[in-house]
Amino acid sequence: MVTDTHDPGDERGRTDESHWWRNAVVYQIYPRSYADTNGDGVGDLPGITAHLDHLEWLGVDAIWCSPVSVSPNADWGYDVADYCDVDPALGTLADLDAFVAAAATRGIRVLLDLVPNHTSIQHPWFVESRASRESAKRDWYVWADPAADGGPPNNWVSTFLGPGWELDAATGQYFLHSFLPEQPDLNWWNEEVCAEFDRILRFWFDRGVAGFRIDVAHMVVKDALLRDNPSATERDHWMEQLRGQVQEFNSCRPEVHDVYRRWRAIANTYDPPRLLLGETHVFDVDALASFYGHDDELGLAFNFMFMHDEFALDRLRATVAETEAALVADAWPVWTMSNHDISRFPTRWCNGDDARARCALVLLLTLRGTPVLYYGDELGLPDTVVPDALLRDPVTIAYRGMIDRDAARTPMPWTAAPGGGFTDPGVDPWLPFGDLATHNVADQRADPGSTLHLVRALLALRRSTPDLRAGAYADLSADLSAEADAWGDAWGFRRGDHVQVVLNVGTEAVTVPVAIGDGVVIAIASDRVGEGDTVGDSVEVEGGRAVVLVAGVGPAH
Ligand code: TEU
Ligand code: CA
Repeated sequence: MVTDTHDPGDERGRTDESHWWRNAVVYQIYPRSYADTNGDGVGDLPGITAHLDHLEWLGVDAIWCSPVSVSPNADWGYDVADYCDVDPALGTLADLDAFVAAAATRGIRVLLDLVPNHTSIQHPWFVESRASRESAKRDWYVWADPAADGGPPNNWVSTFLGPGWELDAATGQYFLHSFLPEQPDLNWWNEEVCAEFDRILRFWFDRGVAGFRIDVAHMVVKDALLRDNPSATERDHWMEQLRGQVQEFNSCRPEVHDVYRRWRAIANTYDPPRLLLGETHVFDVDALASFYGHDDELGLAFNFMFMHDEFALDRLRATVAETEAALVADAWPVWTMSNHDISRFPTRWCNGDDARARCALVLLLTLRGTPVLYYGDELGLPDTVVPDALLRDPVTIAYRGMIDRDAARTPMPWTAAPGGGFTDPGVDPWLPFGDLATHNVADQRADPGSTLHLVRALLALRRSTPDLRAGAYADLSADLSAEADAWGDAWGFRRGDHVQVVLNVGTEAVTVPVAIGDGVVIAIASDRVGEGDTVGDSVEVEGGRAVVLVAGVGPAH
């Protein structure tokens, strides 16, 4: 959807078609929950195609689809049984081609979700691999002899907690599964595995797929010696403390960068180049930065430090500052607040407060970098409380109360009518609806003051304002220490020379300096009040509001 692709650029790197993702807004769709066109209560690819008008109207540039591959659904598509075909519950390869083509006519690119770290236990590759120690595909997976005491080969545990190894009694060896036992890890030391994924990349790139979100991108290569991980300490991330170990030898290995240099070389042979967007589930900013290489590895790497922060401005400002400092030339930040693995941000960060959710959306869509919206974010959609009896996610079931992924995976609310516009009235959706009356597309589309219209206006402002796409980020509330107390619970930052953003998540109004010259107007306000008003050398922002100021527009200019 990007109309004006000319950007002043930024000392941080090119933003033209060779790096189109730096100009883009990405929108994640969980296919099972977007729209059902055949009345089985499960979203499908024709359902996404049928709602492209919504995404074109909204103004997104690319869609990341969670897996559509053939899967027994032990982990709802993240256990793949065929990388080059579509799961019948979601449609056919022809449906996917139709979706990609229909999106392209709207200027929207499609990314698929690639799961290279592991396959389904039912993938023919694994069936062959486990058949015998002499199988031609034995070494496609991570097999190891029992330890001297007969137990697992080392101390690695599953990311989902519990053991990381499963004994295959028939062949007397353990196989590694970094996630569920139904998800055996592939062996990325094996050149045949590497060559097979080169083929898989080309299979989809040749069909016009614009790139991949790469599942568990930081873990695909493991230490060849299978060394024990060190214990976690109270200084480590809570997830590592929960697992009792730091994933030193089964994540972020030096050789993982060979994989992405190899894939980027393939991606760059296409015009435009294909995007590699990594799920780099790391909590160290230098580790995150390393996945960009020298603009020869991932094009974008998800920032989970931001996502797992609480919505406290000092925390978020610090994470943004650290990221801006670490992602130097040729690395480009990506920001997101929600996905299919975590509570939705309006609940997790904003406790269901719509005004705070709108402030968070202003932040997401005005930081320097590529924003990724999760389906429903455009409505400020909160979590859905899913009763135990209706849970579908094995991780949510196993760790109820600690991890709740189903709450963020419920059907997209298109209308308030029975079936929610997601499926036929009277059909039970695969996960229950939330409160259709309080958040749905139709009602918000009809209300110019809705969150949906706010998001659309922000995306339009990004498209029309080069400084919002590529302008440098400068934190004002830290710089203007003379007025530091003026900032209170507000965060102010400049983008380039012509844009200033002020968020006030406190309760008291603040009056802060305007730092972008004259002729300044309020281009967007989170509550839409005062838009178009000119401002002088200071601006008052009430608590629970955010404003985007643009210079060189108002009468003073
Ligand atoms: O997630 C990897 C991952 O680390 C997260 O699963 C997270 O640690 C977990 O959800 C607990 O919060 C990717 C996919 O996004 C996830 O849906 C899959 O279940 C997982 O990989 C295995 O493929
Ligand atoms: Ca369906």
